[in-house]
Amino acid sequence: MIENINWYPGHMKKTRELIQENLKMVDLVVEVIDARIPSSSRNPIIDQLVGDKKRIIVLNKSDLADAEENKAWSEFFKQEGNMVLAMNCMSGQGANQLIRLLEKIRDEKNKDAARKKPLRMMIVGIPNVGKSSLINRLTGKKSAKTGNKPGVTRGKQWLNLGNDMQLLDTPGILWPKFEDPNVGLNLAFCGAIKDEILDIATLCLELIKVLQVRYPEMLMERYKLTELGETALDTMELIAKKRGFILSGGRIDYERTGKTVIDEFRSATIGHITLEQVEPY
Ligand SMILES: Nc1nc2c(ncn2[C@@H]2O[C@H](COP(=O)(O)OP(=O)(O)OP(=O)(O)O)[C@@H](O)[C@H]2O)c(=O)[nH]1
Ligand SMILES: [Mg+2]
Repeated sequence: MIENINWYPGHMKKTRELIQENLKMVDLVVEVIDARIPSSSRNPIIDQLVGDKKRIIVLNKSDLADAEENKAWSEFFKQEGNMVLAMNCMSGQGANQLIRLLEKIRDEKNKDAARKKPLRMMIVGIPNVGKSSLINRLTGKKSAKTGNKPGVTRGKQWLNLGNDMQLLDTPGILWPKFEDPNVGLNLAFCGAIKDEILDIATLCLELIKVLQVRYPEMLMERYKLTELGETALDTMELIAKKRGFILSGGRIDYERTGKTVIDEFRSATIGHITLEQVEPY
């Protein structure tokens, strides 16, 4: 077990203050979450800060997640009273729907106004979830810097959407302590936590534990296993052997196996996977 994953560098504390300061200036908050971990990727600090402010939840990276679960989670968040959209910021799927929704909110805001005011919104979420990619989709150009690692955006950035809409990109933030260790693991699996502070072999072992229960067939198919091991470690060793990740003297290369499985999970090469299910009511 990986104990106490923690990553709360100073810039996240600053971002928290930035969100707080700018909240009164915006009409709307767009909370971007990761469709593979819809519960773990909801930051309780953001939830607390945003409070009753109008909010749209974007279930991003929906292309990497289980399509059935995307539907179930969208429904769940709707029932909680949120506006929800499943998106893929790589292909742009869902972007037009989001723009239409934003235009509707903008027009409602200006319904009785003598002078039209722009709709101002803030994009918030955990690191690496696709906030800047979403902004680039909305602006239709590369306005914000993106990258395949957490902590790419630093400082705030106001952008003009042109059609009387303005948005603020913010750096991804986490929170100081994950009460539930599974939340820390889920965030680490999905790349929201800096890989440099993680032990990739142990992380892989934890991921296999989850996949063995949630998606056993996918795991077997991807790694051409006729059966899973008795333990996650056994399965990891079977994968290593299948792939030939063996060091001199016949020792298993856990590091390389770990990196491979984690990478293949993150790119959905193993399959479309959602790690968390909606809790039954
Ligand atoms: N498959 C897939 N990848 C995505 C999607 N959206 C973003 N990405 C990728 O996810 C990575 C992170 O995207 P960013 O837009 O930089 O994420 P961010 O939330 O701004 O990250 P920080 O600024 O570090 O907090 C990049 O490699 C993107 O290409 C999506 O919908 N699907
Ligand atoms: Mg960013």
